[in-house]
Amino acid sequence: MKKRFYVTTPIYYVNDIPHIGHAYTTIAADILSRYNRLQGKEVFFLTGTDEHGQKVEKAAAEKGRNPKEHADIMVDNFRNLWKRLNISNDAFIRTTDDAHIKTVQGLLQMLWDRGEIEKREYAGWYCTPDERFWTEKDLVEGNCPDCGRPVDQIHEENYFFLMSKYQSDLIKYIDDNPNYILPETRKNEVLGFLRNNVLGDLCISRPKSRLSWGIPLPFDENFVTYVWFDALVNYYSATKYLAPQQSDSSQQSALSSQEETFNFQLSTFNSYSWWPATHHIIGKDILTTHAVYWSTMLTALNLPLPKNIFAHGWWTVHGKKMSKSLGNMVDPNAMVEKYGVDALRYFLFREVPFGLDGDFSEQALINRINTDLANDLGNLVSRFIAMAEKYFGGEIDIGRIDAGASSELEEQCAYAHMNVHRKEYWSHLHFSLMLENIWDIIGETNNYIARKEPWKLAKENIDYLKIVMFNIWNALRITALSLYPFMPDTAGKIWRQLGLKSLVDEAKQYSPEIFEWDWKPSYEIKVSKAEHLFPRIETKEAKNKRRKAQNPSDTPRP
Ligand code: ME8
Repeated sequence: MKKRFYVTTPIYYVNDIPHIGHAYTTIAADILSRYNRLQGKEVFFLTGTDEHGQKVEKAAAEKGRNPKEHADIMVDNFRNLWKRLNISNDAFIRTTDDAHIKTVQGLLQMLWDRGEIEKREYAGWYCTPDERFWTEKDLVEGNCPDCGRPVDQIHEENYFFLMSKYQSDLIKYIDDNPNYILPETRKNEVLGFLRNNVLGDLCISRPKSRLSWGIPLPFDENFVTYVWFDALVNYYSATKYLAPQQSDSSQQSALSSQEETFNFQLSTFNSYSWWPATHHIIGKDILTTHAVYWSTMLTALNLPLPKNIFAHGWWTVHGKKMSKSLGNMVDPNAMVEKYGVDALRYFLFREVPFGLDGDFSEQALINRINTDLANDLGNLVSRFIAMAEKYFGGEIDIGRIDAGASSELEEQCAYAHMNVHRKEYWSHLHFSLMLENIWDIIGETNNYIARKEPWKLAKENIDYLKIVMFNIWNALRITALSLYPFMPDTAGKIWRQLGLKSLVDEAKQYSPEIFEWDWKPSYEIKVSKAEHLFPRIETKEAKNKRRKAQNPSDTPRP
C-alpha cells in the first residue's frame, strides 16, 4: 500500500475576504502536497471554511443576510483564490456540511456519555470578537489579553469539557514527541504555558439565547457548540466523508468496529486510516487552540494525535498588523495580477524562513523577481535554449553521458540537490533553505557555462560541447523538478522547453529515479524556445532614474 500523507490548513472564517496571510498558509500546504505526490505518496490535502459562530453571524447581519446565505457567498472568495494560486487541495470542507455537523454531534455525545463534559454555573469575562472567556487575572488593564478589546462580564450555565485532567499527559506527550509542535520556539512556548499555569476546563457551549448560529448540542437543545470545538473537528470529520475511499478489506473491518463505537450515522465512513494528519499547518495566532484544545479533545476521544502541528509566523505591512481599519490588507489577487502567481509563491517562501515573522513589501517582491527569477533562473533557461538552437538546432544528445565529463557539474550540484530532498528539511518545513539550495544549483550551472565558454567550444571542440550542453540540460531538468512544489507553472514551462513531456506524468511514472542525475527519457530531445520566464520589472522610480540618466533634461513622469 502507498504511504499516506495528510496535510491541512486552518479552515478560514467566512466573515471576511482572504488576504496574503491566508494565502501563505495554504500555499505552504500546497508545497508539501505537491512534493509528497511527486514522491509517490497518496496525498490528502484539506482546506476549507469555518462558518459558524459569532463573527460570521455578526458579519452576515451587517450585510442583511442570514449566516448561511452569507457563507455561501463568501466561500467563493476562498475557492476562487485557491484556483488562482494553483492550490491543489483534494477537498474543501465547510463546517455547515451535514456530514461534518453529524460528526461534531457524534463526538460531543460520546464525550458526554463518557463523563468528559459537565454542566456548570459560570461567571467570567467574555471577549465577543474572539469568542473566548477569560478569568479576571487574564485581563490586561481590564481588556482582552489577546486583542486588547473590552470584555463583558457574563453569568450563565454552560457545558465544560474537562480539559484540565489532561494537562500532565499533554506535557509528557510533547516532551516525548519533539516534532509534535514545530518550530521548536513554539513548542517551548506551549510547554512553558502548560508548566507554569493550571490548565482550566474548556467551556464548549454557548446558550442559544445568546448565539444561535452554531451546531446544537445533541444532549441539550438550548445550547450550541463553541465554534472552536466545531472547527477543530473538521480535520477529523473530513477523513470520513471527503477523503479518498479505502477499498482494502482489512480497513473495512477496522472501520465497522469504529462505526459501532461511534453510534452515529457514518454513511460513507471507510477512511479511518487517513487519521491522524501528518501536518496541521497553522499561524502562530491559533497555536493554543490546536496544541492544547485539539490535543486534549483527541486524547479524551481516544483518537491518535496528529503527527505535527506547525505554527508559522506572521506577515505584517510596514511592521504593522494587517487590518481592515488600517486599510493595509495585502490582497493576494492583486499581487497575482501584477506579478504572477509563481513570483508570489516564490517570494513568500524565499524571503522569510517558514516559522518566523516577516514584513511584506512590494519592493522586496520586485527585488526577488529581478534578481533571483529574471536574472538567475530566467536568463539561464533562455541562454541555454538559445545556445542549443544556435549550435545544434535545438537537439540535445542525451545518449552522451560520459562519466568523467559529466561528473563535474553533477558533483557541484550534488550537495545542494541532496539538501533539496533532505528528509529533515521536509519534516521541519525548511522551505527557504530548500529554495536556497535550488538557487545553488542554478548558480553552479551559470558558473559552469562561464567556465566552459560554449561559444569557444563551438569553434574548437563540438563533441565536448555536446556533453557540456547535456550537463546543463540535466541540471535544468533537476532544477525544474525541484522547483515544482514551489512554482508548479514555471517548473512545467521549463520542463517543456527542455523538450520533455509532462513533468507530473513523468515524475509519477519514474519516481524516484527521475530525481537522479542519471535518469534519461526514452525519447529524443529537442528543446524549444518560449517567452522569457520572468521579464524584469522596472519600477516607476527606476524608469525615471534611467530616463534621467539618459537624458538629464527630461522631467520625471508621474
Ligand atoms: O482563526 N500572517 O480563521 P482565520 C500569516 N477559523 N498568516 C496569517 C495572517 C498573517 N498576518 N493572518 C491570517 C481562524 N493568517 C479559525 C481557524 S482552524 C480549526 C480554525 C492565516 O480566518 C494563519 O494561518 O482567522 C492563521 O492561523 C489563519 O490565517 C487564521 O485564519
